[in-house]
Amino acid sequence: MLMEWGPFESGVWTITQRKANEEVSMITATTGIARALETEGAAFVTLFPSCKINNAIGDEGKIPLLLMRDERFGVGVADAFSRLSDGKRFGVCTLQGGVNCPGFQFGIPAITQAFEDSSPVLCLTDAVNPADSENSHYNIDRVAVNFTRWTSTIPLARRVPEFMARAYTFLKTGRPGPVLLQVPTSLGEYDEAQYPYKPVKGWKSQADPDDIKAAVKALLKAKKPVLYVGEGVFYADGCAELLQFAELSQIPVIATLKAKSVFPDTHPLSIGVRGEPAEHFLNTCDMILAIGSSLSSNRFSHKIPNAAGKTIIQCTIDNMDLNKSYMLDGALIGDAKLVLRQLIDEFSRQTGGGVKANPELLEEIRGLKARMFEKYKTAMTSNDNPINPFRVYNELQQILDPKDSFLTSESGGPRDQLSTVYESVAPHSYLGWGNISTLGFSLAGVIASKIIHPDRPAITVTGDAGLPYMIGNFEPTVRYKWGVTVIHINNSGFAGYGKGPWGAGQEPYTADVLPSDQCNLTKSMEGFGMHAERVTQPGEIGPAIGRALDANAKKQPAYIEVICSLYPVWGVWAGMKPKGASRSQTTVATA
Ligand SMILES: Cc1ncc(C[n+]2csc(CCOP(=O)(O)OP(=O)(O)O)c2C)c(N)n1
Ligand SMILES: [Mg+2]
Repeated sequence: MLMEWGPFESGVWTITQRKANEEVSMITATTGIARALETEGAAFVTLFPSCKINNAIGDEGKIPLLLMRDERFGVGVADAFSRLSDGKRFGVCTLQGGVNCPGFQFGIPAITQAFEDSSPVLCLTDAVNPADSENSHYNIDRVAVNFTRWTSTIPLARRVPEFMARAYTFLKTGRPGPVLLQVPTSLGEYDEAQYPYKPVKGWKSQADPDDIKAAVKALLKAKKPVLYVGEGVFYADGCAELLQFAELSQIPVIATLKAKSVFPDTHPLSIGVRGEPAEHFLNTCDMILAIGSSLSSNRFSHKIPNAAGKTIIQCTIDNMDLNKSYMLDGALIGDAKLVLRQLIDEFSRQTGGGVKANPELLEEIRGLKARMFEKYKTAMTSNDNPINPFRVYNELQQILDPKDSFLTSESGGPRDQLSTVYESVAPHSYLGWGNISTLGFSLAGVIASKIIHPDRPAITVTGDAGLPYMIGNFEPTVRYKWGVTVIHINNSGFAGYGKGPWGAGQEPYTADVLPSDQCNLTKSMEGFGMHAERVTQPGEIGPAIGRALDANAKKQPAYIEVICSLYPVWGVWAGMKPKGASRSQTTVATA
């Protein structure tokens, strides 16, 4: 008989006995982790050295290891991959951990971003060996517990399968969010046959049928209801159900910034993300059904005007969201796809089925959208020099196949302007983000899209502030032949940071950078091996983007620097006073 430590039960370690001749298949703890990742279908693992787990993944040879140039981007690419994967696949990254953990420390901004944005990422890091714990005043647990859905240290080799299963359970069930698993380097081996890994299914729930009945009743009673849709619909893979429910009920749809592309912007029932149509409907509606949205207020979302006078029902996966910002009249707790199916069935039941056309509503939406686009027309067709950034967005809209392209942007003007006027028509053809908007993340976005759809054009638009955060990671785009395009709106300053948004004191002290006539960034990007062009004439934008996409098709990343004017104009958020939002968000130059 062999004696070995069994489970820790009721405060004592049990001892299990095993026959000596029983077949043992001993593997290292890190091999067990690598095999669990394989079982779960991890598409890749991003990393920056070092972490012992990488060696096991490399030795197993089944999952590509992608070396990014810093941990923030390692986490970022994994995060963006999860955002684009509909709750079906999850980004994985490793970070240097333990006592001296610069890797973990540098990854923190990206993990906190994933936490605030509720993105399910698996982060793996070396841990301090149990015998060495409390040797340092710094303890990863104490820090990470505040910005992870779950963090823990694997205490014994044979508990690897259990901890990995728990990690994947957190990724696949309930509110998405980052998980950090710490792995001591001294765990040794365990018997894989005795402690096998079983893939985690992930479990979903649907709403109480009585709550569904009440919600549909309220929708049918409402004179002017609105669907307010968040990225929970993406994670539930519920875009088709959303379309079906909106068309069945003929209720207009507003998407949150993170949910842009969840519903076609060109659909007659779409009132977009921001700008006057969305503002008008949020002001005048008498009922809001939020689906897959936490309804959190931030600077990049609407506030619900006169909320007390409206019926508000919220479908969310997490009861943490309920009665948080607004007093609710009802809640549908469950997975957005399942709840949408319930709503479709119940709506048909209560109405007897069929679609009741509402031509006045469609005309109202059409008129509001037309007026908004009229407002931006001058900017979008401008021949000004320096170039108006809206002209660049117009060219993008013309060139890209909206069904087979991917666009995202940096925070700053590009986020605010594109989320106002760019019309996305297919799920994940656009990655909106920016509630937490750490500059530079959009490069991770285009890389993740390229990994998922190698042949699909993947473009990000950045301002002057986002670019420097990405530059170090242009090298992997060249090395891995990720043909992505970065369009740089170079207006030699931070357009929204002048006088106004946060008081009068910012300009000229904190919003000016080295101007484009002194600093030629195109030359730097050429040095990286990217296809690089500087554009100074409006008529050159389209051809330059075309050449960039040609280079991308040959697996070369591209950088297009467009010399632009400062033009801090974009769509409003309902309920936001201009101060605290942006300096001139409602002012448009019409000359
Ligand atoms: C890491 C980080 N630091 C600071 C910010 C705040 N921030 C958002 S946009 C921006 C400046 C935007 O200027 P630019 O990129 O030049 O865009 P423009 O508005 O000029 O087009 C800053 C400082 C941020 N989002 N992320
Ligand atoms: Mg700028």
